[in-house]
Amino acid sequence: MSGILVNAEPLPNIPWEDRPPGCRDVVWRYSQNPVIPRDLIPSSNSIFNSAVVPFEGEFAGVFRCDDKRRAMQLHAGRSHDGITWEIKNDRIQWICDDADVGEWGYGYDPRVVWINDRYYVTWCNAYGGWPTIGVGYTHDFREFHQLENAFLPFNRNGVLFPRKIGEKYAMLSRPSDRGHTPFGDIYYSESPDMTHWGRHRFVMGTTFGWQSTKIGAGPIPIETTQGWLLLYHGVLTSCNGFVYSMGAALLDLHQPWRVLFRTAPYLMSPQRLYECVGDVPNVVFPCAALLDGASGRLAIYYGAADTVVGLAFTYVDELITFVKTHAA
Ligand code: BMA
Repeated sequence: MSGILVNAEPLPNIPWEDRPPGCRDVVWRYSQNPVIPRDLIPSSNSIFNSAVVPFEGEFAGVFRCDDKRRAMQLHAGRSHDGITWEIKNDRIQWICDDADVGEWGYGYDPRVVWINDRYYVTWCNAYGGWPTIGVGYTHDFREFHQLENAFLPFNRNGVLFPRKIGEKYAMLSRPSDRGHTPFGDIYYSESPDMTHWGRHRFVMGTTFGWQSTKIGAGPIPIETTQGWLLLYHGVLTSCNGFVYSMGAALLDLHQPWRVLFRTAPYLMSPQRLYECVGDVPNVVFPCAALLDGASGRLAIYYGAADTVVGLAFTYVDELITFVKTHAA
């Protein structure tokens, strides 16, 4: 195992491509991007901001598929190699004990994480029409169970930690408003049972430039000897609208609301055509990452221009050095 990682399984078959010759960036894109086209399934207008995990020696995930009515839906998918995906044409039908909570409105920007004995899913969920953090789980990516929403509206970007911290489940989230939210900071909350969330703590807010309007947690945090490595998105308001870029931070292992380092420069901003042109131009929005614990290779899945899914790569050790040496 890479010396810096904690609790990381070897995952030699993750998608990977070496840094291209001449590239000086700490994170580089897959040459065959986008990996998921907008029309992979007949029902989709677009497929982006999606979450993948290792599953039965291969890969599975929950995908944001906006349908051709432009309703935001969650679909399950499987892949042998993490690159070529089979996504169900029909949305996930959540099984829920409570009719109010389970009444489906919309779902978007899912995250998936293995904790103890199952895969938990969090997403931006409509409760009475307003966005909050939905929580559910699956064992097999066929049957999905929905639990209580984590918070009152309005909230987005609910991201679970991959293990309990101080004997509590832990989640990052981004309180928001009813619309496109011109503000937003990352908070930490904990729960004894995945139902009741409290002890909310401020983690970090906006700073400058690419992360001056709002920020939100991205993929599941990665445990390292140097702290929790968090990839996140940051938003700048340009005269042409929002611009979504990706950065990283290191959070204290025991008190993750304490920020040790965060990047001043972005790791990746919308620059390729498929990131700059689409249903919402100028968006890179990371929601998942696959880690090979043996080598420290990291494959990051991100939504591009709210239309397709792209892949980018880095080494965790190099990324941590970058975060420490380019701190805000
Ligand atoms: C955010 C979310 C994301 C989306 C982004 C850019 O508020 O809705 O799903 O990628 O805006 O449109």
